[in-house]
Amino acid sequence: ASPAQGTGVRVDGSEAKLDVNKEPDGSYTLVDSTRAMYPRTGGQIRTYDANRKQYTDVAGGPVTDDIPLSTSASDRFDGANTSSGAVDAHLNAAKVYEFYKNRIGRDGIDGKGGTIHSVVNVAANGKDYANAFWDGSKMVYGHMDGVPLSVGLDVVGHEMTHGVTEHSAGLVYLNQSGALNEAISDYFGNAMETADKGVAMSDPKSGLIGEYLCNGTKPLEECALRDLNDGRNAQKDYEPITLDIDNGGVHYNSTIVGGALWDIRKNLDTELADRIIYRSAQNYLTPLSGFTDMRNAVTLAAKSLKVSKADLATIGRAFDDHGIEA
Ligand code: ASN
Ligand code: ZN
Repeated sequence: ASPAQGTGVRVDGSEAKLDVNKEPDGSYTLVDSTRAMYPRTGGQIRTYDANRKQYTDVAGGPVTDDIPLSTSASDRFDGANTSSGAVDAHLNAAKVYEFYKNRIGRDGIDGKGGTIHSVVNVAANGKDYANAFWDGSKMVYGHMDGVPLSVGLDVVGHEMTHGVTEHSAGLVYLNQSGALNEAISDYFGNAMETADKGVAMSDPKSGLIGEYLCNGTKPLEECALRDLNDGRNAQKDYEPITLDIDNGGVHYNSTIVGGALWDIRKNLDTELADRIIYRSAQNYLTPLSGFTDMRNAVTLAAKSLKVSKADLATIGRAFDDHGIEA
């Protein structure tokens, strides 16, 4: 196969240049070989179509042979490649890759330019599977009310950041460490989306997660999955929850830390905030770190980047305001 440029039609109808492969039989596949920071690793961004296969059969381990790459007879990807969510997944994975490369200096999920795999169009017992996840090796996406989860850059960034976290802090996906893992995924997913869309941090909607999945029947604040601006259902104090519910409430308690991190991004230079939060997770967290550890980690990362006294005070206030004391 040889690298080629094609055109993709997103779910919202917009078109974009797509990095694809031309296969020996003349067809085109969603394989982007253009981005690896260290080309010798040959890392690619590959997008596959599960064609409504059961999500539990797709989860875990490498992509199996019965799940084909998203393929088009011509260099235009539309129709089934749009409705499956493949075009959006392929474009958004590249955007996440570029954010980590350009803003952070990280080469992909594993930091070594390894291939990034996304599987779209999974189902749950023949119905829409209204979620997305990182399974330890790849991203997997379903549909919510008919809309592919991969249309949300915040969702794609969230899932890929789970992979980054697995390759670095290794935060255990339970209780406080799990909620912290969630908060870091929410932070980076949403940071990428606001940067990409040019949304001002002062916009009250800047904290919404998953708002691009909304179909207009409800106000965005009600339809979004979460709000890092302490909006609807914001969690105030950490509540221990039994492990059989949401891994100990990892999505329930995550907005406590996510809210603090988003405050930091609102009140510091956004690029500096992104570098501080990334560094805190890379250098100062361990698998069982909790909320107080995160406060300490962010403070240490900020000091190591020689931020101003005023910025340090802002960071302290963000955690104070979310009940995470020094
Ligand atoms: N979308 C969810 C997440 O990535 C799926 C899960 O519960 N792991 O947090
Ligand atoms: Zn998550």
